[in-house]
Amino acid sequence: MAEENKNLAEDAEISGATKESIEETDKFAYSGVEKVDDSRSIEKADAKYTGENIQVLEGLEAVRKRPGMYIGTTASAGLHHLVWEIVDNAIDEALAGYCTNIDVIINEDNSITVKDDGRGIPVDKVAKSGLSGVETAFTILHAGGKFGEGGGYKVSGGLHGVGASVVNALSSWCEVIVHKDGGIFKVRFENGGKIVEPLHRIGDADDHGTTVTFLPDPEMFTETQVYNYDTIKNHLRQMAFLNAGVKLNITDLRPETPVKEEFVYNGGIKEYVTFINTAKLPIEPNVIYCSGAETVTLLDGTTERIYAEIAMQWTDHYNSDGVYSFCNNITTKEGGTHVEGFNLAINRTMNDYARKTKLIDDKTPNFSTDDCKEGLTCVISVKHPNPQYEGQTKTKLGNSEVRKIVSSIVGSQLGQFLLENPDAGKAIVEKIKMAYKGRVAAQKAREATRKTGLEITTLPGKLADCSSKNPADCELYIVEGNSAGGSAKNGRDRETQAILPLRGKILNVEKAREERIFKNAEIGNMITAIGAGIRENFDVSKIRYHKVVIMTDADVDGDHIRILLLTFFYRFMRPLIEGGYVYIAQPPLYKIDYKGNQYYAYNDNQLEQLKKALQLKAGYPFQRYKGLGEMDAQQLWETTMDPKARKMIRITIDDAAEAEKAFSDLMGEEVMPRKQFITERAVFISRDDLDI
Ligand code: 0RA
Repeated sequence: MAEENKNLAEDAEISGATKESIEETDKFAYSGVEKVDDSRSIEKADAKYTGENIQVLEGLEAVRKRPGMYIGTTASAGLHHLVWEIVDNAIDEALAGYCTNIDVIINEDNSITVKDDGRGIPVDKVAKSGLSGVETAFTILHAGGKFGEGGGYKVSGGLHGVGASVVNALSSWCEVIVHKDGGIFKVRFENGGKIVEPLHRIGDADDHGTTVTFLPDPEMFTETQVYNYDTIKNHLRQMAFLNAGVKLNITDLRPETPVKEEFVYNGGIKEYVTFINTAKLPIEPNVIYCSGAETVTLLDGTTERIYAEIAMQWTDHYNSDGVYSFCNNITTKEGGTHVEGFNLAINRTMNDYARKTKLIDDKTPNFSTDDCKEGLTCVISVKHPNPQYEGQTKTKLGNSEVRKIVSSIVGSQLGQFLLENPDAGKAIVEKIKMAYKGRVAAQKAREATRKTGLEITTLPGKLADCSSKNPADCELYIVEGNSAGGSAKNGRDRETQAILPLRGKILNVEKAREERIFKNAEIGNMITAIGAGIRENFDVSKIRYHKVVIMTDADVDGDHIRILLLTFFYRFMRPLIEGGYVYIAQPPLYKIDYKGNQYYAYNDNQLEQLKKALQLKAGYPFQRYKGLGEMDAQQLWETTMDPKARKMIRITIDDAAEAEKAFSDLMGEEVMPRKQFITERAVFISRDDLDI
């Protein structure tokens, strides 16, 4: 995981570095879109294929040689990235005002169809490439830019926006069908973008739109070629939130009964905030919405129009990191100038308001920005024609003009809202006051601890540590219950595996204030065992184990403890999850004794297969494990802990807003969403089954 992150970061840098050439290519390819009649352009293109194709294929060949440079990784995330690319194009058409419906279909063979009802990708000839617009877009690297002048607002960029040609290059086959100007046109590519059926007219149409179908090439995506329904669904839902009014539909044709869901939010990011806050208790019912646009004139006299919108709502939670920021529909994980502008505005506006209304007295010092953000859920979305990205993973927005734009929009519109809604204003200030008091109290407590030397430095007595001191080799098993803890201690590899047994349930950190959390012994044990601090002081480079494995029973209680632990890691040691250091052990559910051998099954499906393979008669007895404690040390080692035989799930976070919602759903006030999760299992984490 860490390795993959590193590659991503490197690749992001490379794709940033080629930014200039992207723009150059755009101009080059589309400086003069020559209008010719369709039949002629197709003939001409035909004649030109031999010459032009060589150059084209060299470009696509480069993508196949270093796919990571274009899509980050060829693992599952890269496979899905192909879909995002094609969907992005359709969303651009929607943002330009020509498309309202986008269908994404996972076909039975794991190919993907993206269908939109936009104007249709141009089918006439592009002078410079000698190919039709569609063929150009799908074969010339970085040609996905603006088609002609005034083609609408084009926002794709950053890590996305590498375009249709990259998808084509990485596909076994790809077909595009365009309905436009009364006709239906088709082109087909095979083997990484080779045109096998040049664009030709196949019929008449009275509608318009583009349908792209592609099958990712298994030679490129060696790890997996199977699309994850939830991953695509979550992405489409996020796109629907970020682009108010655009309807995105997903259909999965793989199951016996196809699955279909639709996402359209006329309230856009306002509804996104409500969605994230589903299980949280708002301080007051309003979601505050601010928006605006500004035209910036650049040194060369050209103008850029920048849009910003912000939606926010305070809840009774204690975290101050509920800000989700986007530029051009892409998450800006590291924040950037839009978030800075927001921080400035919220600090100034809330302090000014609290003073003007005398809700705080003159002696009280100013609230900090974190005070103002405690319990706040906020979505910031900007659309920028020329975004610049910085930071380690190139996910930090760098355009400095954005800071001012966001801060003035939020400053004036949030200020206005507070004046018009004094009850809401009072409730928000009370919440911020509490945050301020909590911060001061926590600081005092921390100082007192330091003075009395009560800081815990010795390892917890319950921890059976491993003998290796090299964190990369070390694993910490957090085990439910003392009896299973005993088996794990006896069965483990003492060199590399440490065991920390937990007594019963740990505290729900989602609902407890800081003081209580720190008094909790189980939590204290985990913090000292892992040895890297917590929250803003958590230093992932200090972790004592590179695998932290949660091992609980396969029952409802085990599920609950696992979720409590994940919530704790998510809130207090998030980089531990983000770095891919957290795992869930997979103990077997069944054991069959047959002719002196033991056979284990990890799910119902495996059990059935096993019965078949062993040709067991119906009714042959098997053991169903109710808990880890039923296994002796040897069995636990063989089935669950032996690195050569075990299967574990690595926890990752795909989408921060989704994860936030999942955790608060699970742990928050409302019981329903939690029940649902426990029975259905989550979507916020991609559950990579790994043989580790
Ligand atoms: C620019 C101009 C025109 C269509 C598109 C872009 C377009 C691109 C994509 C990508 C996916 N779906 C799309 N739909 C449309 C057409 C300009 C015209 O003919 O008036």
